[in-house]
Amino acid sequence: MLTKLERIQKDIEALSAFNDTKGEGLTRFSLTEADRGARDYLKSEMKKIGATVYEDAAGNLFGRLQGTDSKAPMIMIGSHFDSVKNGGNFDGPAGVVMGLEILRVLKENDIALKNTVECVALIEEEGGRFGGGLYGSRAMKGLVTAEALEASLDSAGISMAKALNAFGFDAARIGEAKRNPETIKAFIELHIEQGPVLENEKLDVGIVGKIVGIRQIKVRVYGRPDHAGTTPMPMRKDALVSAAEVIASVPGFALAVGDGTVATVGTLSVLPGAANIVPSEVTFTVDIRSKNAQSVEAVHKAIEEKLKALEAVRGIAFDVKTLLSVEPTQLSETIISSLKASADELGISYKDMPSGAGHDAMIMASMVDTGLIFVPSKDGRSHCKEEWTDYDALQKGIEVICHTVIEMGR
Ligand code: HGY
Ligand code: MN
Ligand code: MN
Repeated sequence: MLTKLERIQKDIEALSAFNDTKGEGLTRFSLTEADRGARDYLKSEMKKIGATVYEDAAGNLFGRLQGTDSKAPMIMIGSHFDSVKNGGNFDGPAGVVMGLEILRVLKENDIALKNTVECVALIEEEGGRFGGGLYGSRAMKGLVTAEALEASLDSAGISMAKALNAFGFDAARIGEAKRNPETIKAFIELHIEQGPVLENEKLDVGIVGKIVGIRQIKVRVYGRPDHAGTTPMPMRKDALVSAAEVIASVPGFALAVGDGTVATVGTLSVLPGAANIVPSEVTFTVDIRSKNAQSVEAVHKAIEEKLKALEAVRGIAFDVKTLLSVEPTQLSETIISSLKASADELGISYKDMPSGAGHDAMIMASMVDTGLIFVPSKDGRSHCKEEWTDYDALQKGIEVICHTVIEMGR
């Protein structure tokens, strides 16, 4: 093995310390002090390797090892380093550490590749702070506008534009983060599986073919605030009762389309939020995923139909905003076969797998040849403090990508 287990472990443990909910899982939202701590750690490690370190206008962080042929397109490797609220230490950082460790291996073994290799640490993949997500990769595709940055607010009402500027970036220049796909030969991500398959089947890595399509919508139901004691039931325009009826229908809509479609209501807020006031405004999100785009569309449509029906009989109003919408994505067969060849060469077991989770790879795949491998998650758990991947299992995944990068860049 060219990679070093102790360095991989040290990176994960060091990054895990930059956390705003110590003892309650990992919370590292983008453009916060926890982000800055992790960012500075990554910069110092990249500099130790002798990589050129830079950040793009979107706040993504890169460490570059120049290839021998400056005209050859680069190989980009990495993942995101923000987290969900009270999440785990491996979701995202496992892939960033893969990039860091491969730069170290190239440097210390004097492996001079034709292609430049860039390790990337992407921000706001989860959308935990500003909603939506896949932000760093979407900015590289040129999909993020200054207006969108102004409109994306965190729970304190701070816009992503303001947060970027406060961090030393310039939100108005977000367009400069757009990459020319011709300059990138491949994007390869490593991620924890976040499910039980690899552990149950005692396999080392998953080689991802298709990533589900994802749509995240924010639904607001508007009623009328009234006194909880003096307002007769037939007179009420209770936003929460109507929202609850829609929310209770969501699982049925997903099951009705079948083919593994899933839908989740993960957030809910009630205004004014007092025990003795009939709720006037309720906001909730629905995260819809399927390997078939038309199934995602069908669930979204069913939710809107239900809202319209309630509007007609209950006198409530509503609006629906799409926070994120990405089609199901097929990853590159070329990269998939290279990853398989590397795993075979290294005697590392693998299987073809779909991804039920979204990843930056799904955005990058619409620009360049993209690959994604999974490493096992203990008990299949993720997005919780129990999230865990054995370091030797992570190392095997890194070895597969390291071998592929070296073969690709020779
Ligand atoms: O939601 C997801 O699938 C990913 O964790 N952002
Ligand atoms: Mn995640
Ligand atoms: Mn992730």
